[in-house]
Amino acid sequence: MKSAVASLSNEKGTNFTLSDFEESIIGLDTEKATIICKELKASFGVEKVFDAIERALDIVGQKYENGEYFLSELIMAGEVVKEALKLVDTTNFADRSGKTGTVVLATVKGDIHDIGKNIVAMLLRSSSFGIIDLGTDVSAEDIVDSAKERGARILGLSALLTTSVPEFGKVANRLRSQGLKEHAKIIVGGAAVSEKMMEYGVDAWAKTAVDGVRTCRDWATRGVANES
Ligand code: B1M
Repeated sequence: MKSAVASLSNEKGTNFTLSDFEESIIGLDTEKATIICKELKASFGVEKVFDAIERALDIVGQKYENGEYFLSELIMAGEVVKEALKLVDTTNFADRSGKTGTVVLATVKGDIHDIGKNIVAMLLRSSSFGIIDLGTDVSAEDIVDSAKERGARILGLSALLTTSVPEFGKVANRLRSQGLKEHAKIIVGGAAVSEKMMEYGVDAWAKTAVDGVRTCRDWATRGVANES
């Protein structure tokens, strides 16, 4: 038997909007979100789909803050988006021009949010960067040791909790103490990030995943992302 959403999709063809997608995430409806996402990725670019995910999760976050949603809803919203993201194909985003390099990616210690980091990984991969994704809650020591071992010249760090942001400084300090600061660049992103992050000794901050990828490409083109 066809579900209500599936028949709605058949009736409407590709008439779903980004707002429908956002509402399905806010409404914690995995089935609806995946069906709509499948249609939207063809009609809108991936950037628009990612923006919609960010807007919807912002609203989920607000609902959590004002007590309308609880932790269980926050967890559910994350799961809805993870399912939808499985359907996003970033091939069309790909820019394979110029040089690339290897990026060590991690969500910093104390923080387990990974949706934004995973989007950055998807976009970097489609731009032919090699990705070493260390996951979430990763210490400064593990991040720098991994970059050193693998010869990565870009360290991409994500943080959504304001309490995790000082970890950026720990990574920069460890990189410096290992004598690697001159050879590697640190870029940070995530909801807790602003221009103020530059005070932690990082090289760049990005408001969106697309901005972050642009910076990495720029570094690669200038030769700073490749092993010497
Ligand atoms: Co949590 N959470 N959460 N959460 N959560 C936030 C971050 C919060 C703002 C919600 C709120 O209160 N409004 C709040 C933080 C408050 C603060 O620190 N100021 C919060 C809280 C409090 C918590 C807990 C403490 C709740 C609790 O346990 N009581 C807990 C902490 C756990 C921990 O980390 N130790 C917690 C847990 C969780 C879940 C596990 C349930 C779930 C995460 C699931 C997952 O990631 N797998 C969750 C969720 C879903 C959220 C919100 C609602 C959505 C986050 C998200 O994925 N956004 C979030 C509210 C919000 O952010 N507005 C919230 C979408 C994602 C695409 O955006 O990651 O910002 P973002 O990525 C963007 C850009 O920032 C950029 O690219 C992406 C696309 O453009 N970007 C980069 C990200 N990383 C980048 C790196 C780059 C470049 C760009 O270069 C390397």
